[in-house]
Amino acid sequence: MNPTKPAARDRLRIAIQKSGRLAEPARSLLASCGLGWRESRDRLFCYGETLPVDLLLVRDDDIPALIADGVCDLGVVGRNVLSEADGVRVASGRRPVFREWRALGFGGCRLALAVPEGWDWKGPQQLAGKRIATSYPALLSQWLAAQGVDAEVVLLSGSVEIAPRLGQADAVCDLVSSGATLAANQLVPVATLFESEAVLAGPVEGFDGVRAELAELLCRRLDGALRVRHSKLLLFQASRDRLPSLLPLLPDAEAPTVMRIDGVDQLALQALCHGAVTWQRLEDLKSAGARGLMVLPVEGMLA
Ligand code: PRT
Ligand code: ZN
Repeated sequence: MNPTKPAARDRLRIAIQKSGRLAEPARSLLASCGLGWRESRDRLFCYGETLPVDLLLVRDDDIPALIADGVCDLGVVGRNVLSEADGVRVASGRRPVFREWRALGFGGCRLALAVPEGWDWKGPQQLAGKRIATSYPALLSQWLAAQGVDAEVVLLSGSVEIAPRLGQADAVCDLVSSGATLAANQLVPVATLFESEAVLAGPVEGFDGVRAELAELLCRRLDGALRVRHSKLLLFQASRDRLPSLLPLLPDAEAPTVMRIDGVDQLALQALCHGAVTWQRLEDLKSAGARGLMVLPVEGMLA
């Protein structure tokens, strides 16, 4: 099927991971955009009830092909999976078809090159002639080419970290978040090839008609939800003369709203804080003259 001409549909279909690291955060982010669904018995499809936006629950590795084939319009997937899929296409002479529509701020990790602890790492040239195990052959090959290093890429679909101990490879190239898995396998990360997080992926070219409107609506709501994801609304009162000591304690707040309380020299303040609003911070504000401090969660924002 031609990815630029998806079958005519008046509903938007988004592929997300069925189970795994990105499954729950993807669903909760989409739910925070006002989407609600009825799930099919086999738990493979969620029919959008609040908006004509359906979910297809799949393995993350299948998401790029589902978008490329026009089966799904958009997908929530790791940038690593998306870029690898595009890398494979480009390496075989096809044009890239995916675009990262939004970075979603969860599922953060990096694709790293790691070598056994005993190696005296001096740089990428040391990899010449070595075997490197990975599930990301396109991204690794691109990086090796950029370094001008000729090494053998050993493709493994899982358990990449144990490859050196099994004698299958000399080094590995795999995703790392805490680094605990590498350490447990006596491997040391020596280079970062790629920084990743979950993204909303879609075709390079957009959609027509109803789906274009739905995609635009979704992106607008995502922007609103992402913008305030870690934000809190802080409400308090203070006398006017305390303002110069209080405002410096709100460096992460968008222009705080200051309202005068009629008849008295008191102010009511409202600040949308994008940083952490900790107890310590509340205590500091109280010491600087704030009273009646209240912290409220923020679910969305339309500028
Ligand atoms: O079944 P399905 O194919 O859908 O799931 P999956 O097992 O392929 O994927 P899953 O759920 O493990 O990962 C989905 C996505 O989460 C990845 O494509 C990344 O975008 C992202 N992500 C974030 C990670 C990690 N962090 C991560 N740490 N994916 C995998 N790992 C693995 C890594 O491969 C290694 O084995 O965790 C181990 C390293 O973790 P640390 O914390 O020990 O460094
Ligand atoms: Zn997978």
